[in-house]
Amino acid sequence: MGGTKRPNNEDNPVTGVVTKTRPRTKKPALYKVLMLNDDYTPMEFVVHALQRFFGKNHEEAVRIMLHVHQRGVGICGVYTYEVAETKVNQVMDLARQHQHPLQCTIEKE
Ligand code: TYC
Repeated sequence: MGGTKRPNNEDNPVTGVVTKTRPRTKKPALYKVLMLNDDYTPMEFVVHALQRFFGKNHEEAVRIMLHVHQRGVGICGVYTYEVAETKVNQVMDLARQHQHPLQCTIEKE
């Protein structure tokens, strides 16, 4: 429809900027929040912390607490770095307020 088509050749080169795009939706790195066993923190306190800060129901919290109690370490959840760091601080702040030695750490997935 009225288009004057010209050939693409040396006299009429196709020009433009080559923009090769690739989707840049890199997934964020993930980190495990680990809870460590100790001899002094009450089991009920650990269960409470798991429910409060990691969204576990009572049954799941008991399961994780017992795993840590028996094996020495266990996974509370997996998060992006900032979220993981916040959870560790929340647990350790509450533990400190109650003078419990409960420890949490972060480990890259
Ligand atoms: N070992 C503690 C006790 O016997 C209970 C406990 C479980 C402590 C898990 C810390 O991360 C922990 N009272």
